[in-house]
Amino acid sequence: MTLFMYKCYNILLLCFISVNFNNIVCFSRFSLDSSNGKVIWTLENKNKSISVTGSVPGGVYSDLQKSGIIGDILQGFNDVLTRWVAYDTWTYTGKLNVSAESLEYSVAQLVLEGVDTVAYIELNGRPIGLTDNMFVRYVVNVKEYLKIGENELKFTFDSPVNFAKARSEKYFTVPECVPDIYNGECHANQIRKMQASFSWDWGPAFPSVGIWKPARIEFFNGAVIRSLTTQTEKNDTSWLLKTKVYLQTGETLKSIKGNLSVYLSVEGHQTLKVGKYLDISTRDDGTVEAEIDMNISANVITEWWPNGYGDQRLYNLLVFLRTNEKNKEISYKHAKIGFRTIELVEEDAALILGNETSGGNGLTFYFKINGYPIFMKGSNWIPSNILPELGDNRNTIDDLLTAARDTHMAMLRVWGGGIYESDYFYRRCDELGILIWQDFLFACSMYPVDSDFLTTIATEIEQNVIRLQHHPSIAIWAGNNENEVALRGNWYGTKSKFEKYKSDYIKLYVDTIKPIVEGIDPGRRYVISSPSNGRKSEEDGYIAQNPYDPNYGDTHYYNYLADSWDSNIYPQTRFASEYGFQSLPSLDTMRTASNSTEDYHVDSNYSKHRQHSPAGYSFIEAQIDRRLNLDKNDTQYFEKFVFYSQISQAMSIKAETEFYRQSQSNWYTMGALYWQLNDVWQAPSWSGIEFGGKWKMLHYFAKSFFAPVLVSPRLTNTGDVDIYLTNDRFVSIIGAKITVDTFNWSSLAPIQSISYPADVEPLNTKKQASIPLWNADNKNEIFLRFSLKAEGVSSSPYNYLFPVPLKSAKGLKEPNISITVQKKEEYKFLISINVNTVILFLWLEAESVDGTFENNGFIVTKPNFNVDFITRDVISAKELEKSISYKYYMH
Ligand code: BMA
Repeated sequence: MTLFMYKCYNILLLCFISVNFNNIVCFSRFSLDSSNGKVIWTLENKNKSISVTGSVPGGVYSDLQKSGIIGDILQGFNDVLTRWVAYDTWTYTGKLNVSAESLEYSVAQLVLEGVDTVAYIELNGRPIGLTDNMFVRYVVNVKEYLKIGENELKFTFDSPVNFAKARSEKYFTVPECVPDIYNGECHANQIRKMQASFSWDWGPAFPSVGIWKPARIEFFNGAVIRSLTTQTEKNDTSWLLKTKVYLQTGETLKSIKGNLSVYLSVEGHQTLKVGKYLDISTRDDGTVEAEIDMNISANVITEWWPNGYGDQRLYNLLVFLRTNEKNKEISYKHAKIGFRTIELVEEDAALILGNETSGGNGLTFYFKINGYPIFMKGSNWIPSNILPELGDNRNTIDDLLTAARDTHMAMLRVWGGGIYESDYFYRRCDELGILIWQDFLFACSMYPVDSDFLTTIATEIEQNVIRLQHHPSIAIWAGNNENEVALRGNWYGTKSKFEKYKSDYIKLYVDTIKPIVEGIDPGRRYVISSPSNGRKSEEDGYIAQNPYDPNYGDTHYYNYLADSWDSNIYPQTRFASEYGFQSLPSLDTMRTASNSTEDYHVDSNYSKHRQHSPAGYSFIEAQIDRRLNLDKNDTQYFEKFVFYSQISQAMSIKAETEFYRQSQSNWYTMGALYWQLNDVWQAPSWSGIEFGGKWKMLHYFAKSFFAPVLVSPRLTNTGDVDIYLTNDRFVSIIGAKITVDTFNWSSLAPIQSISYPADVEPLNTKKQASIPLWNADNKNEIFLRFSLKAEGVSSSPYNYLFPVPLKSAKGLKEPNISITVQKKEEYKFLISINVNTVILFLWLEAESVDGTFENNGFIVTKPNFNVDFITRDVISAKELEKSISYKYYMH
């Protein structure tokens, strides 16, 4: 940090703790958060039979849980048993003391970063506002309502369920309700609230209410900087940084006068500064924007790169506004910004390489970062907690995002049924190099377009684009999740009124949202829906004939009926933004929701209750049965069902992902984001990480199938094996060697090894060889292992091909396994595994030890190998060794 930045930070620090510093007066913030201890909040229901301590930020379910009125909401059937909470009317009342000094400021604004959702607000018994959108920041001028001494601030929340229902009677739209199997609530599409809080196919309904984000009163005389946006444009030898600040003053002041300064720390411990004098009139509501440009030599900037492609260099940007009003007040804003270019390339695919057929038909759909086409590996993010007020838990966010980083992901899609995540979330994405595909929060529904709804949506979009726009991690905006395809596919019976629903659709995503996004953030692409045909959908009037067209845009693909381990079932796509299969969470995780052994059967009421996907278990069963041998009468049936469901999910996503990476050649397919990264409760779902943080086999497998350099085989329909080499690096692989080892199921010594020369260009995939299966008559006795030797490539995972379904593999033997543990560092252990035969999906567990394996779910083809274990507990090697157990597939 430069000396100047250091000084700035000191000023900012002083701003927090006092209001005077050498003639500089900071505006004063009075936090209304419970943690501040200055405001006592209570929560009461309508008839006041319940009165407990309230929290801000907080919410009714977490407060009732804390005070013991309800139990752990994620236990057993508590989602439905606590549903009464969502039907009551709740009041949060805060008592706060305001000093005479505070009231000397000419402006006092109540700033509510997030209110969930429909609240009537009173201050000292007088109405001051109404809220109806949890994604909007509300600012209310309250000076005239405040008094010296004790003040009472009261939020009365409507039941979100009743509110949504009442609106549906006025503004009918579809679907009215989620399927019964979700145990959910109806009309989520009528209320601007996290859509999944009324239930989803992977989650319970908790239609929460509360002040879910920080709240405060700001006192000032001049103006405050509410937000800032930045545009970074690269020229030959320099970057142009355009900073726009969004200012706000009180309603009565009408103008802002003062100095605006922008500081940027760059390489070489330098700080660049630009400033200007402002004298500007505000709108009626006291808001106005000011822009200031800075030219920066490219020499002092290092570009920001996504994970796996370079460093994530971030620079401190500080903006100060020093107004002329009394005492020269200071307001400031800090952001960390990155410099990179991003482009979504949608151009005639046939023109690639100047060859008519090379890139296929249609339009390409790929991201160019800093001028390079990059295949987006990643997943889909759902809210990290079903209660929005708990969604900003930093440990959970860190764990999930580092898990994405550690499995070579470069992009996550923040899905449209959740929330705009917290500032912390996006900051961590910036730091970890995780690009974000950001949906706007509309999912699987037709939405009403009455003027109240459109007005609040316009504010929501404007505020959130402004809030998130400066993050280098934001890659693209998308209008909604699956609403184009739902309308075209008549998912909700819209066919007879297609034209009406289409015109409503256009009103919302095209006429309302598009100009706002493009106005604030001209540097990024806004696609109307995910999936869509991108530019082609727009040319086709926004509802394409086939939004899943393999030659355009992105696709979502789910097929539970075919053999999901077989790559040949997957259709081509330019960008797979969703695809997935369900599995069950581990018994360890399930036990945190129920400890009744009776629940642990697929057909128990409990299991049925937690499975929201219609016929979900039978699809999992069918997938297992196609490939593995699981006897219905096995005494360990449920345990094996859980384990095999994770094997099957991991193998299916591996097959599908490798298919997409194999199709990267000539930038045909350029993205694979599987559904879904995380979970909100202990239930069957598409996630790779269980609620609570435990990795499923899928997430471990992602480490390999997303590896930067990957050899991957494909067993074609003709019985040949095509061998592909994918290279996500900036340098070519030349003169490499791919070795194909043929194994019998019963021996660790290959019975045949053949090598093939290999090479591939940077950032590309190339088919290297096509080989007939060795000894085709005995296909059930063998399997193939693929490995790569290439100069400059330090690691590339083994890959495998199983010629027949594993249930028909002949010769698989019960293994002898011995495991020893050595301490490497205080929290790091080396686990050595010795075996005597081939083992399929060897799965290690460290019972009741909080830690993670470096890898898991091994296909073992070597007599000994090591794996690291990182623990959070202080533990000896002996203790860890004792706690380790394992399982594997055997028939
Ligand atoms: C897609 C997603 C989610 C859903 C998932 C699994 O439709 O957008 O809505 O959870 O599939 O069904």
